[in-house]
Formats: sequence, C-alpha cells, structure tokens
Amino acid sequence: MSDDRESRELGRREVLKSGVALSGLAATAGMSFWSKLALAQGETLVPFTDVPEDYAVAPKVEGAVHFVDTRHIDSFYTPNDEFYLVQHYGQPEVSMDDYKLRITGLVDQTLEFTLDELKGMEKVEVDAGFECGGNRHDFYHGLIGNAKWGGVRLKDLLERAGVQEDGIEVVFYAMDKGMETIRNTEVEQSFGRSMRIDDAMRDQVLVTYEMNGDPLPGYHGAPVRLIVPGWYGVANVKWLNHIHVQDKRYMGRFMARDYVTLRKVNVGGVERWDEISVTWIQLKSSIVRVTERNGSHRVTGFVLNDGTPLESIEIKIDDGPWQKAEIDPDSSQYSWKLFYLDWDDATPGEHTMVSRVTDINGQVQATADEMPEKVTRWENYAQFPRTVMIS
Ligand SMILES: Nc1nc2c(c(=O)[nH]1)N[C@H]1C(S)=C(S)[C@@H](COP(=O)(O)O)O[C@H]1N2
Ligand SMILES: [Mo]
Repeated sequence: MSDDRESRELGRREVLKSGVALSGLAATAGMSFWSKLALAQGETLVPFTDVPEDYAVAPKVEGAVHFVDTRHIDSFYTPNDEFYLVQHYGQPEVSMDDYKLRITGLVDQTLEFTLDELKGMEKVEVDAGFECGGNRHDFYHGLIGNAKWGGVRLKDLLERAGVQEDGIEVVFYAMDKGMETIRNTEVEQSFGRSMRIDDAMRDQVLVTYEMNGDPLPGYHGAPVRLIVPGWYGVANVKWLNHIHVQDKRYMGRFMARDYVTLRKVNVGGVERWDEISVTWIQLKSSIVRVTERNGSHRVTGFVLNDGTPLESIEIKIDDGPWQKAEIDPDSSQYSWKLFYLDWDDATPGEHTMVSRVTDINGQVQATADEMPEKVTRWENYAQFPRTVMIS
C-alpha cells in the first residue's frame, strides 16, 4: 500500500476502475443496485450446506459480541441496531452531560472540547465499512458492517492544539476500563489504541458523533468515536475521551499484545517472522448469500480493503471459469463493496463456489493454501469457498 497520503483519497469514479465498474453501471442504469439486491417477491434464500441448520444470530445485548447474519445483508448502510458489536471491557457508564474530549501531551496547548463544541466545528461525513480483525469463516464473517459516519476531522483538532515536532505518536484512550494481568501484576487499563502522526493527519480520519445520520448509539461509542477508514475495526476507538500526543510508541494491549499478526515477511533480504499490529484492512471478498427466483439464481457478497481501487471481483462455481461479478456503483473508497453474479445454469445438487478480488495494483486475494506463512487468527482474508444445495 502506498505511503503517499495525498494519492490515497479518491473520487468515486476512480474507486471503480475498468470495465467492471462500467458494466456494473450499465447493468443497473435507471435502477438502484440495491433495489436489485433486496429480496424481491418470490425470491428465496438458497441454503448453504456449510452453515448448520440451527445456526442463528442472537439479538444484540449489552456486553456481548454481536454478529450479523451475512445471509441477510441487503442494504448499503448497515442499520445501526443491526451493526455488529465488539466491546472488550463491556459497556461503560457514560455521562453525556459532563462529557469532554481532552487533547494533551506534546501540543502547544492542551485542549478540551464538549460535545456541543465538536458539533460547532466543520462537519465531515465518510462512508466506512470495516470488520473486526478477528472476523472469520466460523461465523461466516459476521463481524462486519458499513455506515456513514459524521463528525470532525481529527486533523482539525490536532492542528488547533498544535502538535510539536517531537510528537510522533497519537494515543486514543476510551472510557471503558478493564483489569489486565501484565507480567503477573494486575492493573486497571482503559481501552486504548494509537497511530503514528502522519496516519492521524489523514483527511478521512474522523472523531465522529453520528452514525447513519443519527446520534452515535451507546453500543457504538456514544458520545464520540474515532473512525479510521481503511483500517480494521479495532482502530475505531469507541467512547473516546482522551487523545494524547507523545514521542514514544504506545504499547497497550490492543496495539502490542492483542490484534497482533504473526507473518513471515522479507525484511531486507532476510525471511523473518514478524509481529505486526493490525492496521490497514487486507484485500478480501466473501460470498454471503445465494438466492433463487423463478428458477434463476444470484450470488451476492462483499469486498473490504484498504481503499485501493478494485480491478475485478470474480466468482468460480465448481470447476467452471472465473466469472466477473457486478460491483455496487454506490461504493466509495472506504465503504464495503457489494457485488453479485447472476448464475444462469444452476443444476440440482450441491455446488461449491468461491469469490476472489483483485485490486489495481494486481494484488489478488489468495487461497488459504497459498498463505502458509499466515498463522494467527487475526486478519482472515483468504478466499472462502462456500457450498450450496440447489433443489
Ligand atoms: N473503547 C472501545 N473501542 C473499541 C472496542 C472496545 O472494546 N472498546 N472494540 C474495538 C473492536 S475490537 C472492534 S472490532 C470495533 C467494533 O465496533 P462496533 O462494536 O461498533 O461494531 O470497535 C473497536 N473499538
Ligand atoms: Mo475487533
């Protein structure tokens, strides 16, 4: 991925390059992509044989992880009350009335913002889709969602505070706390994440107070949450109340011990096992549902990545050729990209299908077998073969 921040931010036209986007647009001319995706009358879900019959997603409850049943993804924006939920230290008590966001550390002036003060600043919106870095096949990639987030640029806040030259690391502390045993010592820790200053200064990184046009729900970080488009969910610090600029790396659990991948990489000509904090979303696609209507079938799925424009999304059924899928033309740089393929010649019986995405840099989503060097349970972005039963 590019280190050139300026060139990362793209218009919609650039996001959807090549014939894929064009054919997608042509096919849906005069009709929204989503009106084609919402289940039409008489359209039914074709059962996946890789999903147990008793598989069910529990309703959202406080403190618990909540999955989305990906077979039912049928809108570009995930409704707030369905959006997945991960809260490592449970749901914190938050007083909206005395809420303040503090900016401290290596800045010219320490600042404090009330929610109203934040709302009084220039408002920016961004579509961002993301998944938990621990999302995986076992639950059909259900730790995923896509929303429109509204708030202020982190950069605007940092510029007001005036980051000093030796301020290279920005730490985000939240209001939820838990006990952690570190080297045999039990200590209380706030949820925290960090990023280097040039990542923090990207225009798209927002301190948000709105989700899909509504005030941020309590589950999703009210009153204020960081949103880092193109990064895994863990970067999007909920219940944010303290930003600290410092001159050394932050080594809290969610940067240095948890959400750390182990990968074999080439380090200056030497093969090394490297431990890397989860940041940018890896290029990934997955099939999530198959539907049938009047004997014709449609295969639907999603793509997530770091915002690099896509070249193609393809689907392979059994031993057939890779076929190009249509990509949702409403996709934007950091949203999820939904896609579908009309499957014309489905025959009764069990079929295996898999999707793969390719970006404009020629990076292709690999199979699990092609990635023996990827060993941790974080970042599950291998191709995900699915099986369905056509009756
Ligand atoms: N304060 C705080 N922020 C947090 C978390 C948390 O436990 N506490 N979980 C993180 C993780 S691991 C993920 S995947 C996302 C989940 O966001 P969601 O619950 O809004 O879907 O929030 C991130 N932000
Ligand atoms: Mo996560």
